[in-house]
Amino acid sequence: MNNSVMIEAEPYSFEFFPKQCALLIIDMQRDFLEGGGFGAMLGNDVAQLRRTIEPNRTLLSIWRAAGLLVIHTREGHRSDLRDLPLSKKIRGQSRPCIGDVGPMGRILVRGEPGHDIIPELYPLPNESIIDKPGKGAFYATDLHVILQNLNITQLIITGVTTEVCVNTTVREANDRGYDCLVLEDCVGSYFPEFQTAGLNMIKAQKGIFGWVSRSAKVLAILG
Ligand code: C5J
Repeated sequence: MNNSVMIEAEPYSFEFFPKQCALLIIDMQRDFLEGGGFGAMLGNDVAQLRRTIEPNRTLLSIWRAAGLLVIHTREGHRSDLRDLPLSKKIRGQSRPCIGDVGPMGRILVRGEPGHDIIPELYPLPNESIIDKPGKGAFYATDLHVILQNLNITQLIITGVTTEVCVNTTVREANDRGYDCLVLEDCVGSYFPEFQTAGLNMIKAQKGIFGWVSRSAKVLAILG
């Protein structure tokens, strides 16, 4: 599939070049999505995020079957926490906080069970995982270099949370020249109003940061 195909999207159709496009799955980690993880400990309703698992799972299997590029990200920190700004550690005023021991190991620390990707979407050995200390997937990572080396110019972005790590990554990607399509059924927020606002911000002003569509529109082309 070297030619482009139009995907129905807002604010207008997205010209999809499959060989130049990566599926970027943001932070589908146990600490955010599972009961007993960091997100749940902060009082959030993980069901708001878990509704994205099935659409992501279907999309991922079709994407893999089409032989296209998949990249996963995880938010987290070194075990010595030297990449964790004090401001980030204390701002949430949570007890326990990032780096402390929680029900799934040390919270958002690399190598701990809670930091890992949920089993439903677990990366295959040939799929890159970007470990990122920030909200954006480009900050302090080699994502841009990897995408450039693979001649990727477009990203289909899914994952959590819509208004935080998804939105930050879309903005970073936009500034680096990537076209981004965000799939609304495959991204989630703990807060329904932020889900709506986060998606509106991307597609406003004739797509100031990118496009928004649904996984069914991509599956209709690949499936
Ligand atoms: C947050 C994320 N919300 N992956 N992380 O802290 O969106």
